[in-house]
Amino acid sequence: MRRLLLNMQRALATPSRNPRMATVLGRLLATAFIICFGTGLYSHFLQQPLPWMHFSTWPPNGYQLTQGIHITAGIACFPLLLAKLYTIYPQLFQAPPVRNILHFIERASITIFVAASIVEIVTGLINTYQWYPWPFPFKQVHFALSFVIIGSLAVHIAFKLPIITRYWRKKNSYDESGALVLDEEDQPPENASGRVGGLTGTVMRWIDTAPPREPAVSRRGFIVTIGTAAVAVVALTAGQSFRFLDSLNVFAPRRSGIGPDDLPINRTAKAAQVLESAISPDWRLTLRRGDVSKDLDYRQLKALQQREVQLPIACVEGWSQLATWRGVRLRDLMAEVGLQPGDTLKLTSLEVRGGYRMTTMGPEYVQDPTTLVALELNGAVLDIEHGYPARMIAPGRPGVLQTKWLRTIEVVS
Ligand SMILES: Nc1nc2c(c(=O)[nH]1)N[C@H]1C(S)=C(S)[C@@H](COP(=O)(O)O)O[C@H]1N2
Ligand SMILES: [Mo]
Repeated sequence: MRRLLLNMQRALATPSRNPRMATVLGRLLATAFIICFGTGLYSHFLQQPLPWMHFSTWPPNGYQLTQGIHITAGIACFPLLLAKLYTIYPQLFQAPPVRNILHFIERASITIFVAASIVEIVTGLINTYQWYPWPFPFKQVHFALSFVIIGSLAVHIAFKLPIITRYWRKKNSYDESGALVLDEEDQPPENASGRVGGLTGTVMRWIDTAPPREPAVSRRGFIVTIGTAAVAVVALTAGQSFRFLDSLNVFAPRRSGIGPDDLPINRTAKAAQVLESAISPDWRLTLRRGDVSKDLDYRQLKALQQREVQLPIACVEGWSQLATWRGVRLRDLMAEVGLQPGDTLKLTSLEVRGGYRMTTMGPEYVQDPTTLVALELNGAVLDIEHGYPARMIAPGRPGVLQTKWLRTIEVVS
């Protein structure tokens, strides 16, 4: 068994499988995961803030930026993770498979890390296509797995710290015959002067130091392949979040400028079951603060002072687009029912059911002069798909909170 495992490792040895490569790829991958974790947490708390949290409404495209980075870094993880797995998978065949309790924890944490990351990035990518082919709630699972990933990554890094620090800067060295020269610590235990065990020496065992037989993939070929793949998947999808790359966007699901009023739509009026209620002459926007309430019809809203703002829709599913909106400034409108500076609002849609039928808006957004109850989009009357008769548009918020087909706006008591 032991021979078999060692032979498997030897058979899989190739120039790109070395500790330096594993370290460099690990650095890139860890950076991408940490960026995804940070931007993901930000998105999470924007949607489910803790009571003491206040957010900046500036820059108005702040969320567009963090979400664009989140999705782009997540997509970059595909080639990086595949490359890393390719580099280290001969380590799967360690002999003996488990040496002691620490070694078990080390291998278990990697197993959890790899499994969780694959599920995370695959479901994340599928989510950008607005496709939910699984029985679990995407958002909660994506959130929970991110902690599993960061936790197991921390354990993994702790175990590999000796190797990581040694190969952080150091290049591989090769002897005249082209064979990889390993430090004493990186020798497989059976080569290392009779020493077996010992954490450092056995953490990672790069078995084959023999001159490479004609390798199928050279080290340079490997780096070029991975580099090209990473740049390509990023460049060919990032246009969904970053406008200057839009012309290169071939894979991402949303194209900018496509849709009613030149803007993509997320949930349609039909799906939200508002096809009748949205165009009904009985529609009123109800404003309420405590006992004071006021109903306004479309004509009355139009008669109020109209403002114009440029704000993006930045969807959690990865696309974003800047648009021009016209409508009534929210804080002026709510002043009619006695809005106070610290008031938080609850927005309710005509939509019958759906996760984004109702949202809460903190005072920082309510007080921002660019937050509008929008009646027009890109120079035309708001299309029913975009929330006719009236929808919310505020700076720096995820698209999910830009409530369409508004019905009531009330101060939360
Ligand atoms: N009432 C309601 N408003 C909604 C949604 C919804 O499902 N219901 N979807 C939100 C999401 S996820 C996004 S990204 C934006 C998209 O706005 P658009 O369809 O006008 O582009 O609307 C938001 N407003
Ligand atoms: Mo969205």
